Amino acid sequence: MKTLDDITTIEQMEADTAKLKQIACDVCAETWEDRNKNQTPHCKFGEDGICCKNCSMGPCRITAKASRGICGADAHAIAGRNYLRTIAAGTSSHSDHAREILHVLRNTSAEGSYHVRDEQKLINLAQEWGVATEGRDIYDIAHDVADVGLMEFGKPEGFQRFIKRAPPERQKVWHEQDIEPRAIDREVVTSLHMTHMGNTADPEALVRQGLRTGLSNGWGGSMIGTEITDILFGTPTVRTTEGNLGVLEKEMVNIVVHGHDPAFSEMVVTAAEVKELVDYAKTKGAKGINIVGLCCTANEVAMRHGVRMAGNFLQQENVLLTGAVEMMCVDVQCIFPALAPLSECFHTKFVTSSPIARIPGSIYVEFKTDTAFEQAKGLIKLAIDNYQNRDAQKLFIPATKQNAIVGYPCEQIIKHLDGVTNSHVDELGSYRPAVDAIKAGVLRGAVGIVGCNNPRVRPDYSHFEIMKELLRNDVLIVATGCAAQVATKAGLLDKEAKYLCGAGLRRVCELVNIPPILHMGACIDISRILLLVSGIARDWGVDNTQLPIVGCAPEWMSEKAVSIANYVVSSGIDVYLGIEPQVKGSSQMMELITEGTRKITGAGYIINKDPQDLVKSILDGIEAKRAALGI
Ligand code: SF4
Ligand code: MSK
Repeated sequence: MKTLDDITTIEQMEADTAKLKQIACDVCAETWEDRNKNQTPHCKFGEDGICCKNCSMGPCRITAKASRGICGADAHAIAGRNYLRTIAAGTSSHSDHAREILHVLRNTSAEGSYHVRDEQKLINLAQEWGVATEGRDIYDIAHDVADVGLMEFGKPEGFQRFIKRAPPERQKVWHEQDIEPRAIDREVVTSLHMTHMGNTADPEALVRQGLRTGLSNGWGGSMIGTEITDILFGTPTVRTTEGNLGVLEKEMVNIVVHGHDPAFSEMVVTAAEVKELVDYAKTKGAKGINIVGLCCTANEVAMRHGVRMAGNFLQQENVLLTGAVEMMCVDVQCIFPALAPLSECFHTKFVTSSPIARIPGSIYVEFKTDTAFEQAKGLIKLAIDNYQNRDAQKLFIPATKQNAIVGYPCEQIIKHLDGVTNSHVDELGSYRPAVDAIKAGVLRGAVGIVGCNNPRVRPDYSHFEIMKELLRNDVLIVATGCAAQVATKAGLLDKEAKYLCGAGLRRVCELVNIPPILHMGACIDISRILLLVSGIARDWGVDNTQLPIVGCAPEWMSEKAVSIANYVVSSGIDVYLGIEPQVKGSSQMMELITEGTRKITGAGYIINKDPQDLVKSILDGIEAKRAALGI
């Protein structure tokens, strides 16, 4: 069995970064650490959310001598409007990703680049959405399902179809509070309209619309994205893989896939397995082709192919600094524009593929569904041809890597629980063994740890500290996004990590044969966590908000994270944040996001930058929920 010494500590990860930083100096390259220094101290008005440039009479900012902008908007209106715009942008990103995936589904065919891999999931969804399935060709069903899904973005009336998947108590809350999400585009556009000059100045109305817009992401765009991705590329299953920079190979052609939308990376991964390309790589002196992932694209391809994961968000420059990357292929979101000039310091080809993320200095190959596979093969060949341009003087691949077990969507969790107790009760399966373990106190509760890393705090440190402390206290963790990759890099996704757990959690891990942190996917897959929590609530016979289950984003940075936090709070689940949302300049907004939403949804934010204090409040929160349930 592993011991504590087998973990990769944050200090060890930082030591690798320091060596790579030296290479950056040697090649005169700038990194995020340099730019972060140049941006510090950050603009106080921006930090506090009290700068408005929503019209050209401004920009206006709130100061001791100016308590209102030119139009009369006060700090609460300005901070509230900025906050809602952030949620709208985050919702747009996840949802537009989902829309792209729906278009891929619409273009599937037996002969084309994209196929239906999970036919049963497609049929289930078709039946849920009222699409005829009997005696029909699977691709005809797929195209009709895609059309129904696309209508979720712009339908003139009605609410998101997936809200019916939530527990009835939750649906009632949304109805009574008038925050049921309508068409996704409508919620985003309404948010932008409400925050236009001369519209809503009431912070509570802005927060309510934020909850509703977030819901159109979580129970709309994100859930659609996850479902359709599973249909196209297969519902993930448990796989063993590895993570951290040591997954780059000195004697292979290294290709990194980075971003979020797997439509591109799936083709690259599949093309890299074509025998003639592998043979071609060998003719160029390489031992083969090594595809690795970064950020959420890494999560997507790891869960479906076992592709190894090079790292998370703030590691994207480190990957290039190894000098070992022949090509980095990116799709959308979380991609530093800085990768273009950095790749020029090495032989790396930096390839962008989406009209949504155009970056100067990149090679732009716009991916089209009908030619995707041929395009991917062309890129692989380009990367192979680039292998000979590698400069041995600039090569440094840290050896650090860890084993990881990934791929626990709800279906896999239920399957594992079924394996223990044979408690399968209906076609949805049952979480009752998990409910029983929580009721008995063997597990104290569960936490979804999600989100990015962020230079505002020591990168990865808060994740790591919080994860260790929760495991020690018998709290099961589910993780997505870059948080899941901290666990990967540290070695916490290994079943052997059970030695870090309290006796109860260790027993559960052994019985169910799972690691103590379950990897549930990319950030869009937080929709899986919504279904997991709702499934547990259903099997328990309570509402989400009563469960000793919470969300935590210790190092979040993106607009998507704010949208996510809003759909999690709207779903009745408390969210513990290690980075403050940018509304501090308004006492009313601070009150609304921490306490005010509790009157609307039963949940709110708990914010603390200190990871030790944050994890203590998580444990206290879980115990308070247990006490209220009488367990
Ligand atoms: Fe200033 Fe009002 Fe215009 Fe904002 S909307 S920039 S506060 S005048
Ligand atoms: S990639 S949104 S840094 S989790 Fe999803 Fe990571 Fe955050 Fe991007």
